Amino acid sequence: DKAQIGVTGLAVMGSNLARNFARNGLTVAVHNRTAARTRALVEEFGDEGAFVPAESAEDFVAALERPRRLILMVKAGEPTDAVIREFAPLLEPGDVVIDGGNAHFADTRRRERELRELGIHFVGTGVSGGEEGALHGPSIMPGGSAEAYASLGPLLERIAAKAKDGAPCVTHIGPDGAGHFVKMVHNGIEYADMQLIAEAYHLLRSVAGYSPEQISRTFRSWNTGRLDSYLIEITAEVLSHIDDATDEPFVDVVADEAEQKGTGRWTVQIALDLGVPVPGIAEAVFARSLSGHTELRRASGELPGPAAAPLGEAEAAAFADQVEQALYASKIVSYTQGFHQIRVGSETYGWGIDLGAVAAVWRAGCIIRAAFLDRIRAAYDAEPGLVSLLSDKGFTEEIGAAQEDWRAVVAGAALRGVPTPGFSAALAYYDALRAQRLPAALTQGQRDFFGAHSYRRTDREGAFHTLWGGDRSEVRAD
Ligand code: NBP
Repeated sequence: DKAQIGVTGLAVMGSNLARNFARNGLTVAVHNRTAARTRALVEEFGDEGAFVPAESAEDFVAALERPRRLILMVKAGEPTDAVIREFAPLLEPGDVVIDGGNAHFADTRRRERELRELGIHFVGTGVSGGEEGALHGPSIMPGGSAEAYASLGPLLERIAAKAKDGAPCVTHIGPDGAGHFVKMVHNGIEYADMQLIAEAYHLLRSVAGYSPEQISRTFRSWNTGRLDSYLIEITAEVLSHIDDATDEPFVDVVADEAEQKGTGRWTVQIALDLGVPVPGIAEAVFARSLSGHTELRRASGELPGPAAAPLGEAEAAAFADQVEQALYASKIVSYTQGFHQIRVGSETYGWGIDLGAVAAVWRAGCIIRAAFLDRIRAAYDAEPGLVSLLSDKGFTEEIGAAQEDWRAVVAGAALRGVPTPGFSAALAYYDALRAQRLPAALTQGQRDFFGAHSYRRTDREGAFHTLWGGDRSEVRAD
């Protein structure tokens, strides 16, 4: 029997995806550049389902039923191009090549265009959930032609994570790079979520004077409410872990220099290119970067800070409640920014992305899975053209109820010298959106003064310039 799907690239992600397909009753052709990996997979897990091992690219392609569906799970970047170059001559029009790696969406657009010329469908697919997700059910974000999705979708639905209502966490995101773009923004939001949680921890530790174990319990209780999410859950686990070697809290023996692989950085780079303000995501990327500049931190150790004692017990408990409000409000703001970026990306590239459907596929399987995503989906389902998530009536009310505590936390953090770039940037974004007038009018005046860049007026149409170096009369500039 021919295989319904093939996976090439059998490192951890590819192996787990192949096993997931096989466990769900599909016949899976498996292939890897180094054939030892293919043999190892079949030897170790062959009894989980129907695998067709192939040692050469030709055998792999021949093992697949037509139209062929083959998933590339190789290292992103040049290796992906190398594998496409290897397979393209062996394929026929109508075949579907799926890239499940973490590709940059611009590369996906190029590859889709190149393969389309050969009549081959290219489906750049975001896959989230890490190793565990790949095996037990990831959140899947495929981009590409509707025709390709018609043939591929039912197979992906079998292996995808299932939301609480039973819906598979996969949907056709849109043409060419749409899937990888949405996966990129998912990762940007993930960075922001993690940074906000880290700031909440920092405040509970430094201002409330809580121990890691107490903070772990606080997060566990938050996880039973509106903050219910995978990241809050694992945070509680990490905080309660005790290091074997030292018997100290694990969090106290880990070097405080955060690393990154790059998808969060891409989110911010692309946001700058598209002119979309995502300060919450940007602060999260910069916070990781700053933590790694140990030379900068060492050189700044003598900078003076405020003198403040930790809070008393009753005050600490009240403060912890305020931090929960600040965390939730800031989280709404980061999702507002991420969804704004997807909306603008979709408009720029003509992808027609359904934002409610994106929220729905993030409900299970992926790193940012959270109860909260049901709310976002409902907001976009009720009003698909929603300009800003914050203007959804439910979110407006919730953030309104949180805003005083949120301000108290940001102000308290500043007074006590605890950095909260995520909470602070989120609050500044919120207040900027609320403001009747922004000081951008003054910025325009400065630009016109030194560069004759012109400005628009509130009372008349057109572009104007003031003769700053002359008699300061106003002239038309259009
Ligand atoms: P890696 O990213 O470590 O890639 C290893 C695989 O790429 C091996 O199968 C290797 O073959 C193959 N490969 C390389 Br490297 N160069 C090749 C070439 N020129 N031709 C053919 N094959 C080549 O594997 P991974 O960690 O399983 O990740 C796979 C993809 O999934 C990556 O794009 C990664 O970014 C993404 N990823 C996603 C998540 C997630 O949560 N979504 C997590 C981890 C990774 P070999 O065995 O012959 O060396």
